[in-house]
Amino acid sequence: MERLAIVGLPNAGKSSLFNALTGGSAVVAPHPFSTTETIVGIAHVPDHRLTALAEMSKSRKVVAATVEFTDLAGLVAGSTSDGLGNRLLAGIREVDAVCLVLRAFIDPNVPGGSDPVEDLTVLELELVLADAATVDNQIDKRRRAAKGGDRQATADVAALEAASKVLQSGTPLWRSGLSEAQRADLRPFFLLTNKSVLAVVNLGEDQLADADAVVAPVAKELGDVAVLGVCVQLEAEAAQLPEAERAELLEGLGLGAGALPRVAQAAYAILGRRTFLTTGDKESRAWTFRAGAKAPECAGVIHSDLQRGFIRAEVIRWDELLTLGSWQAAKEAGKLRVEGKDYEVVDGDVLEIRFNV
Ligand SMILES: Nc1nc2c(ncn2[C@@H]2O[C@H](COP(=O)(O)OP(=O)(O)OP(=O)(O)O)[C@@H](O)[C@H]2O)c(=O)[nH]1
Ligand SMILES: [Mg+2]
Repeated sequence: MERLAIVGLPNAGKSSLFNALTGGSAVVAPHPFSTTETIVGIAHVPDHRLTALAEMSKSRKVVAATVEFTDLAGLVAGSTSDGLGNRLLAGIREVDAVCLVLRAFIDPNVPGGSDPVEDLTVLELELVLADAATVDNQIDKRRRAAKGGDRQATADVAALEAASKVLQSGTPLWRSGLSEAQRADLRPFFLLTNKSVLAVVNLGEDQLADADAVVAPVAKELGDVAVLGVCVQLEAEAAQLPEAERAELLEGLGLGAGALPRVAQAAYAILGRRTFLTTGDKESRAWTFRAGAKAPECAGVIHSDLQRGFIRAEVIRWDELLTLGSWQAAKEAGKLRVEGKDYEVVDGDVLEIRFNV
């Protein structure tokens, strides 16, 4: 499963966010480095298409797509130079994407700053320095291989040189303007800033009223990167409550369904994942597949037997099915497409797999 690492300065609210998203019980404490061990948790990704289909089918069970988060120790300037720091960077290296937590809340009882742009600067610089060191190290190796006539190595050197230039100027690769192709060439080097990224600005309750003003400077810095303002502490408290009380609390504060659904959705989106759906009276479910996957591979996401014995898929877009009112109605109206092994599944398709093993 693909995974995001929660990265931020000590006391930024990383573990609080992790717990709120995953229902986890990571240690939360008002002193830095309360997290030392990496913890993994699973967050559900709310999907209005799934909700609507489950209602249509009167499904007894509804299963959302999921995304994994890891809670890590706080990152500080100079992290690359000590043991805890190196373990932390290794923890970031092995995930697919990064969720930055930038602190804006002010609380004299919780040491740390409250300027999210400053947090961003410190974090990015640390990650950039680590990447610059990796790139330096790799460039020499790949140059030697290129001299030996290795064509892949020649391409690697070009990609690494472009990365080096960006990193030397202090810019992380995620907002470097390097092309998709260049970033893909760099993937084998597991650079920390060559991942997808999203940022959560951790707001105090008193900042909710002018959240936009607090978030805007961060958004300006980060350009195309998704930036979400979240009062993490409040959301974490709400997440502990039974559903009805939670809704009441969040709506009472004018927060709608709260910010956690948006964080999970943004995380899912930056991982580049796609969703197909299945629906029936027993269960409606959102399944995750990679862009470009064909019908048998998607069938295999449900069960390996369905891939092995794949015959065909019956397919309809979720909104078309919803308009028709039921799978049976869609069938009678002749609206179910019959697709074979070469069909590339599209985000939002509802599938029924015919198979024989
Ligand atoms: N006032 C206020 N306190 C918060 C907020 N979010 C988190 N905190 C508090 O800040 C402290 C640190 O929160 P954690 O979630 O442990 O932070 P962390 O980033 O995991 O910290 P380390 O693991 O030590 O790096 C805790 O006492 C939280 O209750 C917030 O929005 N407002
Ligand atoms: Mg923590």
